[in-house]
Parts: sequence; C-alpha cells; structure tokens
Amino acid sequence: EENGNNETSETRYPDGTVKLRNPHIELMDQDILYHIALGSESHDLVEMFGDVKFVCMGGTPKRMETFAHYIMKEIGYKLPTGTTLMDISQYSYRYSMYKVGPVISVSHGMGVPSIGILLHEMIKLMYHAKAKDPIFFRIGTCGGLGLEPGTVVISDDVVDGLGNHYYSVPILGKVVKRPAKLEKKLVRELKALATQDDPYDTTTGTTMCAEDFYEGQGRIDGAFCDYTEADKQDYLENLVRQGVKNIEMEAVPFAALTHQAGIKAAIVCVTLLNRLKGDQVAAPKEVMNEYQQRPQILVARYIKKYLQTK
Ligand code: R2B
Ligand code: URA
Repeated sequence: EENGNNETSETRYPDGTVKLRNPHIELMDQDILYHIALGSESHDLVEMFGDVKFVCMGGTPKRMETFAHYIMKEIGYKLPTGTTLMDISQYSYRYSMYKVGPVISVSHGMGVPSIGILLHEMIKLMYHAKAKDPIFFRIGTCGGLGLEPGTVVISDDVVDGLGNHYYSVPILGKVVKRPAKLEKKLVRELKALATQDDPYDTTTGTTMCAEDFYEGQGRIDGAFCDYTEADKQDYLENLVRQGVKNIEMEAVPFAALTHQAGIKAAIVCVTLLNRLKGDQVAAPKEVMNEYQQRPQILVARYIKKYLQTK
C-alpha cells in the first residue's frame, strides 16, 4: 500500500518548521537521538540548531569534515574566537556531524540502513530544533554508466535494484512502500549552477540505488559471481536504455524519507568510474579527492546563492 505521499506544504507548518508524522514523539519525556549523540532534554536543540537551513550528507566522516571547512570559507563564516570546528556527534562513534552557521555537514555511512537511521534522527532533529524550511543534500560518489569518470550527476529520479520508484521497508511483518520522489525544481536550479568553465560535465538522470556494492551493482569482482561478463554488460546496457546514469547505495531512502517529511532534497554525486568499462575503483587518491570536491562545489554555489538572496 502507498504511504505518506503528501505534498510538501501539508507536511510542514505554515512557518516552515518540520511537522513530525509520529504522534508518539510529543508524548515522550525526552527523545534521545542515539546515533548522533544528542537529546531533546540533554541539549537545547532550538538554541543549537534552530538556525539550520541546509543539511548536507555524504558517506565518509573525513569528506564531511572537509566539506564543513570548505563551506565555512565559501560563506565567509567565522567561528567564535578561540573555538575550532568540532565533531558534534563524536561520542556516538557512528556518524560525524559539523555545524557551520546555517549548514550542517554529517556523514551517513554506506547503504540503505545506515542512511535510513540517520534520516530518522536528522528529521527529528530539525523538528525539535524548529528549523525553518531546511533543505537536505546528499553529496556523494557513485559508479557512472557511459559517462566520463569525474562527471557530476544530479538525480532527477531514483529507482531501486528492481526498478521500483519507492522505498520498500518491512514494517511489522509487511512491506510498506514509500514513494521515492525528488524536487524537479531543485534539480533544475542545481543544474543551472554548473558552468561552461567547469572542467567536467554536470548532467541529470535516473540514479539506481543498490543494496550492495558488488553483485547488487552487477560487478564481477566480488567474492562471489554466478553470472557472466556478457550477462553483466546486458544488464548495465539495459539500465542505460532506461535512463539510469549512475549507481550508488542511498538514493531511495534519501528521496523517500525526505519526501515523506516534506523536506526539499537533492542528490548530487560524482562518478568515480565508467561501469560500462570496468568494476574496480582504481583512480589515484589525488584524482579521487579532486572528483569528490565536485558535488561539494555545486552544492556550495547553491547555498551561497540562497544565503545572498535572503
Ligand atoms: C557510494 O559509495 C559507497 C560505496 O563505495 C556507497 O555509500 C555509495 O552510495
Ligand atoms: N559507489 C558505488 O556505490 N558504486 C560505485 O561504483 C562507486 C561508488
């Protein structure tokens, strides 16, 4: 059954704050956001996070720390004298989170369950903090299909490994389907921020969210493989025909849970390799680091533009 297909305006309060679609939360004495090491009673979440406008997520703690420093420079934010950027969630030993003015930079780990847990807690954090109209971005890496490595892909649609446009979650012994939808307007706005001067392409297309890096993405270099190189090639070429531009591991829950919460969200990933030509991620570290800055640069342009016009 379909669940939670609501338009953004109905899922937020008139002042832009996030509505929680869970009646149990307000009845609780406190809400412990266990995996980000914060709580609604132990911390003044309104004071700490009430000004948040952007929540940027990416896989690794290091990349999100780098992004926090980069966005600080880009928006000209100065930390209070004598303070340094701190990992707010360090004692969770799960995710790393940084806050730079109106921007949160947080790691989500790898795969659907990991980003799913973080999304529950970040959406609740926005609710407790009374943050107004927050926008969520995923800035990530992926495998490309027929694209030059280093290409930036803005997802305009997402599918799972079976081609479904929804997030299937087993809940109380039944599969619940949550529509995985992205804001087309935000996709266009982001695409418009790519420039002729960028020494790489920025494109839009469907992103496939796999449950695994190896067999789940049709690789033949995992610990197991029961299909042929030709089977793999057929599969990947069929994905291309269906408009799939890239493969990663978090797009479906990211699109579905932000949509259900009425939160605007976008996914911007850089391709580390062309999957039509191989499976191994073999680019040198320096090349890889430069690639990984590309989605950050695009999202930083959006954030800067947004903050300048407010
Ligand atoms: C991209 O990179 C990771 C796998 O290497 C995964 O988190 C993803 O979506
Ligand atoms: N991340 C993925 O999930 N797949 C790739 O091929 C590269 C990065």
